[in-house]
Amino acid sequence: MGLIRSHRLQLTRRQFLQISGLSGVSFLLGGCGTPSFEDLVGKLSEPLNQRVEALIFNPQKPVPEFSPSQIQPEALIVNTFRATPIIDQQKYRLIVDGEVNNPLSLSMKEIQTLPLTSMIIRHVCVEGWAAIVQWGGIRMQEIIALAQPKANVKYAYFKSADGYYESWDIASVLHPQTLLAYQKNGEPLPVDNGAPLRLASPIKLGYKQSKWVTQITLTNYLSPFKGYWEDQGYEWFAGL
Ligand SMILES: Nc1nc2c(c(=O)[nH]1)N[C@H]1C(S)=C(S)[C@@H](COP(=O)(O)O)O[C@H]1N2
Ligand SMILES: [Mo]
Repeated sequence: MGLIRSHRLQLTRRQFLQISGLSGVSFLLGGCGTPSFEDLVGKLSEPLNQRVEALIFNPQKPVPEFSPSQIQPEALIVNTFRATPIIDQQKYRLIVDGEVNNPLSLSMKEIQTLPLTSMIIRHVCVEGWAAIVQWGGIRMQEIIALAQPKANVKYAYFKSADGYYESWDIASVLHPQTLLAYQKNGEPLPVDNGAPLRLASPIKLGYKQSKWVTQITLTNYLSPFKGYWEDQGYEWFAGL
């Protein structure tokens, strides 16, 4: 099933062309110049591999969400292993690479043309606090689908601007409520909470939710460096 034909991702051909047109260099397909629009659209209608495709087109069951009146605006405690990094939002690019056919390099402007998803979920930190938060952003599965994952993808690595790093199983990444968020409680995401982009998902503990994400690398193996806290003994899957 092709992405464009199915329309299940709510990503129109026009939106895709907008994005690809704006970031031509990142779409180099064979290293011989900017590909034509026909090449790019052709790529998008190639079938995805079975497992990734199944996860995208047969979405996993959503976790029940909270109502707006249950949001706890003061409860989310900033947790940062290091200082908040300084990121120039104009120069910022989200890189998506690894086992993909269409590596991506997207500006915030490009990311914000993709469909906005909002959810109210509980953030749970192992340090003994939790907060009900509304997050707005783009579904990870939309970004991953745009990058055209290869047949062998099993994990995603997330690199952050402060040196934090994380790895997730691909099923959790492709869960319909796993977002790359740029809004918190209806406002632009504050820098201390991970602007311009952070992970937000109701199915993982707080330390899996990388802030200041700059690079997503899809792989078929789990590196011995699994994550900042995991490498100090915390559990890797960390499901909720
Ligand atoms: N880049 C980065 N992401 C991170 C962390 C961090 O130190 N650096 N801390 C994690 C932990 S342990 C938690 S609980 C949440 C806290 O998110 P918040 O600071 O927005 O409340 O961020 C997670 N993501
Ligand atoms: Mo945490």
